[in-house]
Amino acid sequence: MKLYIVPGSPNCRKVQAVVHELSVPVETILVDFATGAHKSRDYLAINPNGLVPSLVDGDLRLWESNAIMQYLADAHGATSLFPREPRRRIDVVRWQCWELSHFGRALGVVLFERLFKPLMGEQPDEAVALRALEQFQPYAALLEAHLKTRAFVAGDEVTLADYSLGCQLPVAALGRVDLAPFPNLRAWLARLDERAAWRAAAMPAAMAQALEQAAAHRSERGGSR
Ligand SMILES: N[C@@H](CCC(=O)N[C@@H](CS)C(=O)NCC(=O)O)C(=O)O
Repeated sequence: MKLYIVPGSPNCRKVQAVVHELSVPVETILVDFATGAHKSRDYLAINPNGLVPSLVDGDLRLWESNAIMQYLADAHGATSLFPREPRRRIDVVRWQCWELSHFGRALGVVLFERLFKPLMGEQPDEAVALRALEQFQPYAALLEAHLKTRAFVAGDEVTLADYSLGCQLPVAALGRVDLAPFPNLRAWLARLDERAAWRAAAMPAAMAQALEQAAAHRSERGGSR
């Protein structure tokens, strides 16, 4: 089984967390964005979107991070990460859908503009970031209220939903997304951080440092870029 990733990518982190949880024997292949490897003919034959992550298992070529997580969990009989009982299972699926369509989508735009574009030497668009940040607030408030009465998103145990919803939040502060008004959300993130599988999938230290330095540089200049 081959897993194609870019280190530091949030969508890859959620899949890697599942790989670590289940000790899946995958060969991890790093896709080099700098050389455009994700747009090469060979890679597009695996993932026609030219995005990471992708999984190849025999003749299966699977893309979309949440689908890969579900496949890995099912293939390894991980019934607590991805329960089989229909109502518990659909709760996990519901939150993963919500992550892609709403919560993670809005947050992803903010972080792309403010963190990843500058890292790639591209000019960020702060108006786009601000609009997305405004959209993110009610989603964060919804998750905050939901987490008031449970340890993890779909109950008392960690599931795929937690890794999907949590994957971008560790760098939120660097993108000037203030999580201070959301204490339940921060406590939940701290609970995720207690899990070795989640920590093992974290952004490489060198990349985190580069993002921190870029953020510090921006605040020294007093600008938003
Ligand atoms: N919905 C896709 C999104 C994948 C995605 O956007 N991946 C980013 C990295 S986190 C990527 O490959 N970006 C490269 C590009 O936009 O060219 C998934 O969940 O797998």
